[in-house]
Amino acid sequence: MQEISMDVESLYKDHLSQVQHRYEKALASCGCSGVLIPSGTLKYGFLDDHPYPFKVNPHFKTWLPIDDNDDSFILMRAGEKPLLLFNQRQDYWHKPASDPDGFWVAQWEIQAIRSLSDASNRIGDPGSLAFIGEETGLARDWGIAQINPQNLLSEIHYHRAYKTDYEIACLQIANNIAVSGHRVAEEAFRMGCSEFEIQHRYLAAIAHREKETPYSGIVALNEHGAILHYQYYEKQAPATIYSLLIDAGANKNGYAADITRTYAVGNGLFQDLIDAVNTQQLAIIDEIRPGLNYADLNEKMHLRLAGVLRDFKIVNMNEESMVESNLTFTFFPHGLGHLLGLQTHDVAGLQKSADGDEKAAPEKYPALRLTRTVENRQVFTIEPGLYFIPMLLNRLRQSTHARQVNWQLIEELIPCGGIRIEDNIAMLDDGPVNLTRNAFDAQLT
Ligand SMILES: [Mn+2]
Repeated sequence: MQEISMDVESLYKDHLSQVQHRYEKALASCGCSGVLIPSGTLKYGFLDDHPYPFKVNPHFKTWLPIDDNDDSFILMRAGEKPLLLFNQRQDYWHKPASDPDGFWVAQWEIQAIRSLSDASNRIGDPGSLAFIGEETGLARDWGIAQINPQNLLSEIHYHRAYKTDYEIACLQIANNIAVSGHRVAEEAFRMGCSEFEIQHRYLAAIAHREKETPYSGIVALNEHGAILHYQYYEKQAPATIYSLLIDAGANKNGYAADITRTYAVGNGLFQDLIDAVNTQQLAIIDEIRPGLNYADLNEKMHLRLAGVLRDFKIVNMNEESMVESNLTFTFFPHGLGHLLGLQTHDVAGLQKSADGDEKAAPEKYPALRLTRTVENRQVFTIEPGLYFIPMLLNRLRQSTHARQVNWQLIEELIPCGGIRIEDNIAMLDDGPVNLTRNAFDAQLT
């Protein structure tokens, strides 16, 4: 296991100064000398007085590890210590937020606010500020000069791909937490639990409420594994259980782990196929170096999966023609991965430069979320899959390639759904560090 410092407390100060420097530089692009970033406002259901679960503005949690306090604001003026306007609304229906505490507070000027007008009174000259947030009406009312200026956003988003040591530590810890859940989920699967029960054991193991997870976990038994973003949790286990695909993460200081594992009941064809995808996944990770384009890695993964389809005699065609004719798309219709960080699918995966130009996904692989060149300090996922998706298989059956496909074998595999193996990779010192395998390896000992 490659050593990554996990001392978030001592790494935070340097993180904050890098973030501040990044924003100060970017603010020049819109002629502002400061930025106001709201944490976000609670949203309510239609004709209802209950809010949806609060989801913090990702720009807010770039600066500090608070993701559960609405109507707070960060005010950063170039060259000054950043100011946190911290919402401690007086309210006897809810518990007001406790005083900020923890390793990060020493780096901040902190003022409690009781209301939005409290906040507006403390922002100083709005004419020199940029605003990054969803509450654009509020920003207009307060007379803020620039609201979500595109130049500023493009530059900040682009640089967010390069993680500080603090961020890499948070991502490693998020992986460690998620892996403790994945172990419990595998046990629950082996005991014959339902999707619902596996999900709840997973959440208990990682000590997250559902809304604290970075994304809704996918717990897919049997053929549900073939639904890429399967969104239900069946409360009844199926009569016969063949497989589990679990795509579930965890959150550390606002940073996401995004991990998928696939398991089979007993040994046999499907387990062999899982092992083969696992081997190819590790092999492509080994190939990753700075300077490679991620879209090329995606193409190479198709070639590797074509090899698996041929070795298992699922498709009788050579690898190159299988990729050429886009036949592999039937079995692997999503991209190889995406940037990871403050958001599960982190921003700017298609951005070519800080000025916002984009490199689109290849026409053949429209779902690819990452087309950037691999560089040090990026963190991204590598998540090849091999699925038996009836809708796409039906199309293949009607195509000219249908005769090259072993339909009997496919019928046998459809009840197992599909395979996805997803790890989180940090590029460090010109080599890939597998945060997810680090976590699995550490917990074996
Ligand atoms: Mn993912």
